[in-house]
Amino acid sequence: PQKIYLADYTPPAYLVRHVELTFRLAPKATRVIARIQFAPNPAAHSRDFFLHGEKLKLIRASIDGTPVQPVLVDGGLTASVPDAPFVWESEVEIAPIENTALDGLYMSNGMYCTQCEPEGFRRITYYPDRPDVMAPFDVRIESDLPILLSNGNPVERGAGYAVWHDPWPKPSYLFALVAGDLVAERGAFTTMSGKDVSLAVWTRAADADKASFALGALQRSMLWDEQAYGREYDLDVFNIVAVSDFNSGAMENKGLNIFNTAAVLASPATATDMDFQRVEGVIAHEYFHNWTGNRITCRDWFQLSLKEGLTVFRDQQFTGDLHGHAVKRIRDVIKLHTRQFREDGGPLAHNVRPESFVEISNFYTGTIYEKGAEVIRMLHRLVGPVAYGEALDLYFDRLDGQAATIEDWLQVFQDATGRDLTQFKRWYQQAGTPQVSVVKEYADGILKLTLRQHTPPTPGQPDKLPLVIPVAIGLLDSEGREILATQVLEFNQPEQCFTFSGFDDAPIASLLRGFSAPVILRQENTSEELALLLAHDTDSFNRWDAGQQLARRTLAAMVIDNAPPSSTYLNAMQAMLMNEALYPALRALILSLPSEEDTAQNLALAGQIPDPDAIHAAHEALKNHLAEHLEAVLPGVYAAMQVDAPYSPEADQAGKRALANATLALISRTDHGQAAEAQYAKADNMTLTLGALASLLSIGRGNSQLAAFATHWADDKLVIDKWFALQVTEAAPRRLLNMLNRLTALDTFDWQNPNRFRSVLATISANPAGFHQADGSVYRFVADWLIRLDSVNPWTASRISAAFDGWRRYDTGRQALMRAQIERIAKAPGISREMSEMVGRMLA
Ligand code: HT7
Ligand code: ZN
Repeated sequence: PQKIYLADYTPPAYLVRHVELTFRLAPKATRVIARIQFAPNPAAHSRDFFLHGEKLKLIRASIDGTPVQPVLVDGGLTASVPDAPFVWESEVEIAPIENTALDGLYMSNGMYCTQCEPEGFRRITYYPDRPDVMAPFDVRIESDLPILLSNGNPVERGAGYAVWHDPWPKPSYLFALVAGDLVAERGAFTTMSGKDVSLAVWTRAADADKASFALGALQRSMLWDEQAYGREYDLDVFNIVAVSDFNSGAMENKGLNIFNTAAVLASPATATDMDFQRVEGVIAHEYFHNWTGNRITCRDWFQLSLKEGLTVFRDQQFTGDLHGHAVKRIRDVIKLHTRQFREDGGPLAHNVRPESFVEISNFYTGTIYEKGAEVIRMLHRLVGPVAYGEALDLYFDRLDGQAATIEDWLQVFQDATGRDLTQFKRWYQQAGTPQVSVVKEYADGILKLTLRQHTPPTPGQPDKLPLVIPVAIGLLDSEGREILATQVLEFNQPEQCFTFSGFDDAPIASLLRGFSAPVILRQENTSEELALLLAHDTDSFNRWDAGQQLARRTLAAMVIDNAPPSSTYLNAMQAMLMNEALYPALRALILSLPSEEDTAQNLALAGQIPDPDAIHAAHEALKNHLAEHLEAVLPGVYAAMQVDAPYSPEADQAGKRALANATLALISRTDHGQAAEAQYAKADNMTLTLGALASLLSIGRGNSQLAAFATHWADDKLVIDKWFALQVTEAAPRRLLNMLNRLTALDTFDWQNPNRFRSVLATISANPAGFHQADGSVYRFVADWLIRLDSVNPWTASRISAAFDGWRRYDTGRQALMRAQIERIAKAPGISREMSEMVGRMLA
């Protein structure tokens, strides 16, 4: 497959002044008539006219009204055109019902919908389907379905048709169309300049009771973007549509966001507190794209993080502002550790701005999204919030309506702050997670910290240059009192010393507060120092991190030396759990062990070959030890976390439920599931129901509850997805394959639905000891299903194939077994370009 290079970018030969589309919808034969006004681009290097097009049946084409016979070539068509503005017209036929890839125009439950990012529009009509071609759109939809939606503002509605006008020039990837039998949860918003906007969240009638939270989240997002960034909405309507067959979480199409039902529907009975948070976060994310993505878009797909990194950072700020920054930061860092650090340490590592790809759809990754957001967070920290605000104002002023690059973004910061960002730019150009080691020396009242940075080689990048790393630091005395409030050290050399003076005793350093940079910090803290930080640090993030470091150390010693769990860790957990000054959500996070994947990464970093069975055994043993050590105090904490008030997803209540579930999981290990059975029986919300069920399954019980759950929720697909996923996560590793065979044989395993497929196949990674069964049986199972899904939906299949990316970390037996499956996928007949690129990179 052909690679595309950033260095080869050339401007489009023709610009589009206006697009007019007519859709005559029919499942097997939709007609799309396009009338496009083209004009030669004065900045172009060539006059070759090429339109992208895939899986289209061309019925007719004309230029300035004269019929033409374009030359159909691989991936599109060419034609000879005038050297002056002209009107291109074409009519094509497509079959949305046959579109199982869910890319372009497709059908889900009798409803038409679209997904055009990154390159789906070319499956709808012939077009220069690249983000630097922006145009206003007029769309006419002809169909007998009651609800007909497209981008922009409604213009006209008549029997069997609707017309929409989007005045804002946009790239084709933001085009959207929806037609179906839908109901609306309606609302309104008045912008800061006094314009009224009609809001609607569209669902199937059966889901109408699950849309109000999303509507509220949209209103909160609109207000926040005005208050925090001074950005107001720019159309008369904002529509959100829930779709049950969707490849990702949601899509920010201009004025018509399309959402996976899982990322928009929520009710207390069916959604957990985490689901509510996810819905609010994704609604905010897609809404914020209106400015960071839509008004200012990407020049080309290499710049994807320009919109995604910035928009993730903005949605993280939003959630932190609304619900508390510490807990949000901890959750985001857990995600970064498991998703992005893993990617950065393996064969799929790539730059935040990649320099080449075969399929851009393989680059919707933790690096583009989460590391991209970390890079902006560092910039925010380095320049400070005021200068950041000024830079963003300049960004919107300077680049509104344009397709921009990372260079444009950095130039704005240079111009607004006067800071030279040449070295900082390396964060976009170098893959891999930097490792920072710290040596602390104390003498005569002076603390000297020597920091060294090193970024390991990644594919195609053997040598790395030093990065600018903001290290937020505070100091504590031996009683745990803060003696130096947070300062930011700018660490930009391979090795650099920082000194602090005026102490009577050796201070304790709290480093990388708030996780001020996406690095792996290696410091030689004693367990006592960590316990002190856990008990006293003023930085909540670092309290959590100290607890994680203690747990990591204990787990590593248990795995490598078969050591008993450290009493420092167990005692620190007890003190933390009993500390009512710590809010419940934070206590719940501190009490939770790092994941088995985290332990594997940690052992690999220490030069060990991770043994998934030993890791699982150590995790189980540590949980049992914790359960016994805390046995006397757990019921009291659990009782104190009961909520009497009616359900609300707000942070206070959700925090209590998080700690109730975390303590319940431990209590179940000593009371044989009694408390969990009681919680299951009386739970009136999904958070407590699932918490109880997970606790029961984790101790090998809960079969009757599981069956009752399936019967009760048989008609709710999203809840049944949870039922599938929970069984995969909680299966005893040796029983996982049986479980997988049983689950995938069920009639309800609708494997072509991405949510259902993910609920089983993508969830296997959450059960690493099960995935890595030494006989390779689960590897084979996963590969079989990936090959099968790839033939109908390459996007979802190729993403899940990343489950194999850690193969080189393991023992030679497992390596060979995994490699054999990756090779089998690579050689499978008719494998997609997406999958072929993924497996190729994993084997390289
Ligand atoms: N910008 C959106 C990306 C997206 C996507 C990409 C490939 C295939 C399907 C997709 N659905 C949405 C989502 C976002 O980041 O907001
Ligand atoms: Zn996004």
